[in-house]
Amino acid sequence: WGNLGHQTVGYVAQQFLAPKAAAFVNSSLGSTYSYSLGVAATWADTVKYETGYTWSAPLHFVDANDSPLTGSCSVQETRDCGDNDCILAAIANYTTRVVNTGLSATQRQEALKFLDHFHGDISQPLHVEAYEVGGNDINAICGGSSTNLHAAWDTGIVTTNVNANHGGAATTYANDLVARIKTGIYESQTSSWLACDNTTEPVYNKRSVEDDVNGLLVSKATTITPLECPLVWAREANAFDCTVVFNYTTGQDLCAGSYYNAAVPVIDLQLARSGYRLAAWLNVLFDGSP
Ligand code: DCM
Ligand code: DCM
Ligand code: DCM
Ligand code: ZN
Ligand code: ZN
Repeated sequence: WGNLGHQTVGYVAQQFLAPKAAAFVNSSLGSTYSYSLGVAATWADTVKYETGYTWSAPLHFVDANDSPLTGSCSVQETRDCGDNDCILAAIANYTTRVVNTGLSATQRQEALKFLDHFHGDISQPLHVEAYEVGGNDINAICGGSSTNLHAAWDTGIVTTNVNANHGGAATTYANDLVARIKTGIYESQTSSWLACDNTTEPVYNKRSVEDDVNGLLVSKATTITPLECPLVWAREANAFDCTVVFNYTTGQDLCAGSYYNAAVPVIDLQLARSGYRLAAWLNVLFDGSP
């Protein structure tokens, strides 16, 4: 997602934090981020291409090597993230780091900002898809302008929808999604959204991890144990690649008409539930229950 989508996820999450999670978010983010997951949600994109953070660029997605055009969608931990260099492992890594009292306040704030951001990205169907570099290499039209399929989902359709229906601002959009969660169309679904809420349940047994930092093969101080829940969330988002995302005809405007009308409910749902899940994840970590 672009800034608008990420901020929306953070602003939704902010409204569902339990007391201890809220206290940690407040003190960790501080005035720098206006004490808000909405504001802090875009930090991970701002450092992505900076020297010293280039290692983090692959952590924004998982290249699921499935076949969405033939109706076969899937995400597999070993096939798609065997080197732990993807969003599935990143969420596991930062889940342990955010509550690791042996780390510095700066390191734990960084872990929180990565979780804030990656909970959003894992809900974007094209961030859980390898085909044509997650759609980046597919030309597309949005509102009459040339773009690519990935960017249409990250920003084009989102911005068109928020301008038309949600006051043109992430805060307003988030409030509208929160209303759907509390008393609207999402209310009956929220318990199923949290069917997976275990912050320690592993997918597989612990594997040893090595990574190549600055050309040197270095053993990591900590191994990453892939978690069950990020894989569940990734599979849920990836399933939309086989229904809505690639269901267009060449030259069709993706930000108007039938494609747009099919995409908007998916984007609303994915942003709402990833924000709700981000809050529940932090609530489990800091308060002991979602
Ligand atoms: N990571 C790390 N040490 C680094 C850089 C990143 O442990 N110097 C973390 C971030 C990811 C995970 O390790 O969550 C996998 O990254 P990679 O295998 O690319 O280092
Ligand atoms: N890092 C990370 N995940 C880890 C270990 C490290 O994201 N499991 C990050 C923290 C720093 C960078 O990698 O930004 C280098 O960390 P260190 O100095 O601890 O190697
Ligand atoms: N991206 C992705 N899958 C890839 C490569 C990139 O989902 N295999 C995402 C990350 C950014 C966007 O696509 O949101 C553009 O990537 P970049 O800025 O690395 O070109
Ligand atoms: Zn993207
Ligand atoms: Zn991202």
